[in-house]
Amino acid sequence: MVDNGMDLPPGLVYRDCGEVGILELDRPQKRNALDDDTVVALGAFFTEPPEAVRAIVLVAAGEHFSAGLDLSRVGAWDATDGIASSQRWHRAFDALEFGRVPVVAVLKGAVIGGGLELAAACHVRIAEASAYFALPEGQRGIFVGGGGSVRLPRLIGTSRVMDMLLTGRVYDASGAVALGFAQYEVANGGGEALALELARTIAANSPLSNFAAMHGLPRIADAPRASGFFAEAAIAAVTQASPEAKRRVADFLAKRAKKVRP
Ligand code: 1HE
Repeated sequence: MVDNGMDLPPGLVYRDCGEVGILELDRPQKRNALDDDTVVALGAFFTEPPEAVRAIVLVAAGEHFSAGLDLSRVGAWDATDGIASSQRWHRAFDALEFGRVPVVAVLKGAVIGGGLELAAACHVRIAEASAYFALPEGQRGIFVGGGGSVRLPRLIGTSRVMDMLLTGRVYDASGAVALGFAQYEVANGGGEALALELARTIAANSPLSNFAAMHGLPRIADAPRASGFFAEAAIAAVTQASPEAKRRVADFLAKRAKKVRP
């Protein structure tokens, strides 16, 4: 049980590491294919993350991050079930993307279909050398349903997502970093250590600044310019007026804060 009282389904494991928590996809025998119980639990977890936690590292057991939607369920679905499932994924991944805590994902092996959609909802993505990225939906006779058509073009552009969906093109870790699927590339096995380091850095920020980045940036990116500038000014003013900003700026001016170094 998580210390917010939540029970997790068998495919998810939570490890409490103080201000940083580690959430693990734990269904390696099925390559961490995502069933509805796991998706709903992800949404519930990120709706009410443990109170003391200020950043989450999302990892996966086994050699693969996630093989995407659990295809064993699809055979029994009619169109109404398909809509309900897709909307469940939308709610869950929106809870992650627009929740309280930034999420750093460690990607390795297959980052496929719904697995890539989950990764795209996270805030920082680290690709281990083994990671490969694909959207085999076309080959399965389906379409992205976990927010991929909304989030992925914003990461790498519509034409590249079009190519992936139509041709089944697979990108390796270096290609994925060059495109913008991930912001970091590390050797195999090195992802979790870097993720924890980044998560601790994130956790040390002002929560208001993290809120501004998580909730402000993507919405401003979607907004018309004038609305974006307005929202930016409002958010900047609120963060600057906070006692924590006053303290942090005073610390810098009094030479008590770390300087930016290359
Ligand atoms: C699965 C799934 C799955 C594996 N649903 N059971 N995703 C895909 O189309 C990707 C499908 N998976 C694969 O291409 C491969 O499994 C992998 C490249 C990820 C891994 O290959 P490999 O050789 O290591 O494993 P495997 O032998 O293929 O799979 C091991 C087991 O996991 C096997 O079950 P078993 O009972 O025979 O041991 C597989 O059937 C099972 N398995 N992937 C169900 N996805 C919100 S909409 C999103 C739409 C999508 O995500 S479409 C993309 C779906």
